[in-house]
Amino acid sequence: MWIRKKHPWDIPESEVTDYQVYLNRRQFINGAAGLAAASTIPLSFAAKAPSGEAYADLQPSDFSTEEKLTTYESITSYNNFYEFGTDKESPSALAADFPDRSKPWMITVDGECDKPGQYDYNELIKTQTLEERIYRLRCVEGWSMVIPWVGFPLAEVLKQAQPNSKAKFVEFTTLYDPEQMPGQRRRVLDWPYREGLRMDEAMHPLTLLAVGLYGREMPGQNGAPIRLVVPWKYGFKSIKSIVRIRFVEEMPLTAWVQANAGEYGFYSNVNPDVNHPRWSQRRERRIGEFLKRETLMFNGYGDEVAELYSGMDLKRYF
Ligand SMILES: Nc1nc2c(c(=O)[nH]1)N[C@H]1C(S)=C(S)[C@@H](COP(=O)(O)O)O[C@H]1N2
Ligand SMILES: [Mo]
Repeated sequence: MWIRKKHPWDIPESEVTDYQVYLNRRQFINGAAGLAAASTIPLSFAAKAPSGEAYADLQPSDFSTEEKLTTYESITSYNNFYEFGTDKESPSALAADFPDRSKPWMITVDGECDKPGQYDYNELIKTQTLEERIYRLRCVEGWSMVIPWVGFPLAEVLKQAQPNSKAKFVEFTTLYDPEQMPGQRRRVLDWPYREGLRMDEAMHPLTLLAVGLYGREMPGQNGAPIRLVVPWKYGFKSIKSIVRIRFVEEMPLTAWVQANAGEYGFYSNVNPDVNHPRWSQRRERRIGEFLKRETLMFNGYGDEVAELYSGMDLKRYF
């Protein structure tokens, strides 16, 4: 039986797993509880081989960071993907075979544009030059990773659609299919998950449509087959498993703004000076590291994106 919470968005706070708690739980599951208890001993996971098909000829990118990569194991087992459950472990347990790659995955591009269209994912990626982009990812919960994505600029797809002068924002929608996505059987968010960007943010060269990581196709838990990555914004803007990209005139109502506009803003740029109402955003835990580090304005991408917000009060437009 489900115990009704006061608000659906109460779940994140209560079910957010601190990384240390998560590690200890995993070590316990792996039968190494004794070792984990002495928490200064480096925790090592059983090596997990990357799965999925490898991409050939990935172009390196000047936008890549040279920081130490987060392990494949952590990137693919410590996830937020509420369509597969609200805890960190459920997505890797439940989305490993998502989606069924023998079936077509269609992406609709429509709204305020001259060339709307329906794209088959497999056809779409054949027309793109795939790059490796190593980006920092900062979750609003206070942890971060360094992830080697495979993808191409979102702008490539947007330009093809020829947006018209009314196109001021872009709205993104995740698949709605409770059969395949068991988390959608609970009304945690108003499904389907929706996100949005202002047109200039969407066209920015850092904004990526990612189709893989660590050189291979995207694992289900990370948003297969195709997801957004916006590295200067909190992780929840980087919507997974996209089926629709729509040009709109008005700022779209995103799933998180709809759930709690006081806590999750439309912009959600990483900003150490604007605290979440229930916690500080000054510092973050880089997954795999012990000590917390300072959170950087725009997640360290200020040189590239600060000008998008010149003249805006970022405390108001959080
Ligand atoms: N559709 C969908 N997209 C989503 C989420 C989600 O629950 N559903 N979680 C977001 C959050 S909060 C984060 S931090 C990132 C996590 O991406 P990762 O699991 O690949 O690290 O995905 C984002 N995209
Ligand atoms: Mo997140």
